[in-house]
Order: sequence, then C-alpha cells, then structure tokens
Amino acid sequence: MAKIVNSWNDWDPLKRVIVGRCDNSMIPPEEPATSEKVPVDSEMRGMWGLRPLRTVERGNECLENLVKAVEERGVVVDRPTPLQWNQAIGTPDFRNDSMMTCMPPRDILLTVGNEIMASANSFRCRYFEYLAYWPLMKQYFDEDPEFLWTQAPRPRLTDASYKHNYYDEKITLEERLVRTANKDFVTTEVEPMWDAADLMRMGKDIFIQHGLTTNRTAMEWFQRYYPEYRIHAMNFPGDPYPIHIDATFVPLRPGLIINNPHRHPAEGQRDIFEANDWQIVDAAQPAHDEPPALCYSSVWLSMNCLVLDPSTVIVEASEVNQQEQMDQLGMNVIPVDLRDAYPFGGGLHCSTADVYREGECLDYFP
Ligand code: ABU
Repeated sequence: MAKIVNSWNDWDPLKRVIVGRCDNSMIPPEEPATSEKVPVDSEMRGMWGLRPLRTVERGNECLENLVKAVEERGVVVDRPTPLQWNQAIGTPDFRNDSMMTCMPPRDILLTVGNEIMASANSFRCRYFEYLAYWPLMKQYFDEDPEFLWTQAPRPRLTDASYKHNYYDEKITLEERLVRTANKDFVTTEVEPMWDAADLMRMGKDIFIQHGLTTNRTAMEWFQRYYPEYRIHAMNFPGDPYPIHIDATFVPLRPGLIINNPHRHPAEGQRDIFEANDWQIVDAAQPAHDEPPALCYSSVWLSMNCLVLDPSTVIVEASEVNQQEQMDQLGMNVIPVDLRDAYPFGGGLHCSTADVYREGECLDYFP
C-alpha cells in the first residue's frame, strides 16, 4: 500500500492535489456570520439562490484549465463529489435554507503531514460541505495505512456563536478597520470555529489568521491538539473584511513571503520571520480594479497562487503584474485562466487542497 497523504507546507514539490467543482453552487441565504463579509457596495448583498448555470459551466471550465496545467506537470488530481447544495439543512441547533458549494476545498480541508482534517466553519451553510470530500477520504483511508482521517470538533453554531447586531449597514470602512484593529469580530468564543484557509502551515509552525471566520478558541484548540507544533495568531489590521490568510500573507519558498500591501501583520507579528532572515515583500498590484461579477472575494485573489515547487508557481493568467513580480523573484511562472472561478470562492490556492507534497516536517524558525 502506498503513502498517499503527506504535506507540511505550501511550497514543497506538489504530487497530488484536490481541485474543487462548481456544480450545483448556491449563493447562500443570509445568516448570522455572512453579512459581515459582504462589502456594503457589493452586488451580492441580499442575493441568494442557485448560481446561474452559465457561470457554473464557465467556472468548471476554469477549474479544468487548472487540472490540465497540473496534470501536465505530473500531479495527480482528485475531485470532490458535489451534493445537491440547494437542499435545506438542519441540526438540533439551527436550520438553514440551503448549503453553498464544494468550492473552495482549501476552506474545508487542512492537511498536516499524514492527516487531513475537516474544518469547523462558522457559516451554517457550510456545515455539511465536508461530505463532498468523504468519498476521497475513504479512498485515501483504504489505500494509505498511515492516513489519519479526522474531523475537528463540530461547532454547534447556535445563536450564542455570534455577536448579534454586530453588523449594521451604516458601518463605515473606518469603523470596520477599528474593529479589525481591536480584534472585534462577529464570532464569539463559545467554541472553536475555523476555516482551513485561515491556516498557513510552515513545518513545525502553524500561523493562523484571527478574523471573521476563525476565532481565538480555535487557536487554543490547535495548540492542545498539536502540542509538538508552535501555533501563532496573526492579525492584519489593514483588512476591513479579514478572512483567509491566502490573499494576504503567502509563502513562495522557505525565506520568502509576499504580503498584501494593505494588510501588513500586526505589531510584533513579523518578528519571528525577520529574526530568521525571511524576506517579506509587498505583493504586486492586482491587474483588476474590481472582482468579477457575483464574487465575494477581493481583487487580491491576484496573489492567491499555487506553488508547485520552490521555483515554480501558477498565477492567474490575467494577473500580469503578479506574474512579472514572481518572475523577478526568481520563480518560473505558469499562467492559468481561472478568473471566472473566483465567484465560487477564490483563486488558485483556494480552489485546491494539498494531498501530497514531497518533503518532511522541518523547523524553519529554530
Ligand atoms: N478566500 C480568500 C479571500 C480573501 C480576499 O477576499 O481578499
């Protein structure tokens, strides 16, 4: 039996990866934690229902572009099994009128070494999204005797998990930034809640963004679950909608990180990198002024790249500034047309989840 699951960071040579699917995707109905993440001027505000079929087909075409690009470089690609996401769901603690999608996998699956853990998301509409990946988890479990198939503690997501009246349509950008600076987010601390895309794995160290989707209790849970790792909280005070670290602070190889120029780490949080001679460079400006239609994410998906190995990176095809910068940083750049998949939850890194990267658990911050 072969070793199928192994990944300790986002830059070791990629050999096997999960790529999401857009099928049956929904714009979910409003619920306690979602309004906070939709910019006030977004066309998405107040919308919900099935995503238009032509956008689903186009999103899937983009994901196929990514599949082709990585397969041509010898990477094995696995795909989730979409559910009928328009079904209403319920638990003893809540009801929701629909689910969302199986994009992006990066929010749901966290790979640490030989373990893949399904997350504890704060959106009710994402509560059952992990089911799309369960056929793959079973396959890895059957084929890899060392694979650890894990589900994080399921949050209850009762009303106690959220600050009610946290969001007010009249809130200004400045007020949002004050909240970010004060680490005042919509989730409470009654239970661990986290999106896997808020975690950045770097061998013995795991950096976790504290924001609208991941709370401090999650960090405490991780530190107890992984006592042999160092868990670090990260805050980015310049971000009025702080979710997911992978359009903010993105490692390309040991010693090099690109950082969103509007979202620098909070006081003291660069120290560990600087003390170990890591270079943190501001990412290039996005090529677009606006995200594509029906997209929740920011234009900074420009830096949401997929590193194939320490000298090769996939960058979205229209993001010419980011491509140029990567080239100047010594990376071989592979452009892939993926922009029309952004509305389904993210860019190249978001659209994937690591299964196997060659390499071992190293201490980059001794
Ligand atoms: N899923 C990453 C989104 C981050 C951003 O909108 O900037």
